[in-house]
Amino acid sequence: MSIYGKYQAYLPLILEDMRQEITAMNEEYQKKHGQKLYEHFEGRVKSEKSMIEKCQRKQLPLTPESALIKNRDSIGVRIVTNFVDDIYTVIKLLELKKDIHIVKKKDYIKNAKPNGYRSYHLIIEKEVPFEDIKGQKPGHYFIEIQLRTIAMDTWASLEHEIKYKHNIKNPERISKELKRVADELASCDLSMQTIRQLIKEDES
Ligand code: 0O2
Repeated sequence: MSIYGKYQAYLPLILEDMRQEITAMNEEYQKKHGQKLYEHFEGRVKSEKSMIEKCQRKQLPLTPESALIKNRDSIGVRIVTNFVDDIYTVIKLLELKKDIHIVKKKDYIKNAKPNGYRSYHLIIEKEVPFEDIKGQKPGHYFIEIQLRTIAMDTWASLEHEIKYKHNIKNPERISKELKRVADELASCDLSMQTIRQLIKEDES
């Protein structure tokens, strides 16, 4: 039996529903404002193997309750934007959605992690037409949403890859360089934002 129990079959359907909702939001925004809200969207259902490892790491029993309630990233979505201010626009639009309740916000953009990681994390609870673990239908499922610019995403992918390389000879030097690059990219994001503003002013 899967760690997600009988709820496993719903997870890809909920992810697909979320993808459609976010895509529709982007299309509507584009129609109204003539520019897209985000560059691309990624989504995944956390593999059973990763969820089991996570539960073991947190010393949680290997049950659907641990996988779906105690951990809230069984479904994960990433929205990658061109500009920093688009991230905050997406959040505002998500807050208006009736089927979504934001339960946690973590702004690693205004408060970058010491290693240089930047991203905005949301945990949302979404109403879906399936039974949930509490026996409710429509049910409620947690989804983790990560919002980042292309620059932040590039950095996070590289850093994630390096984390799993165990044969690095000088990890302190690599960490220091990564942190320096993260700060440089943040400064580029700021410059891009300024350029966008200048173009807007020029057009008005
Ligand atoms: P995966 O494989 O990416 O899904 P949690 O650990 O989720 O119970 P926590 O610690 O509050 O709770 O999570 P946080 O800080 O919101 O971060 C969760 C996810 O953000 C991670 O998921 C990563 O995807 C990403 N993340 C956080 N910090 C870093 C970082 O320093 N570098 C990179 N590259 N990614 C980061 P998981 O669970 O690690 O796994």
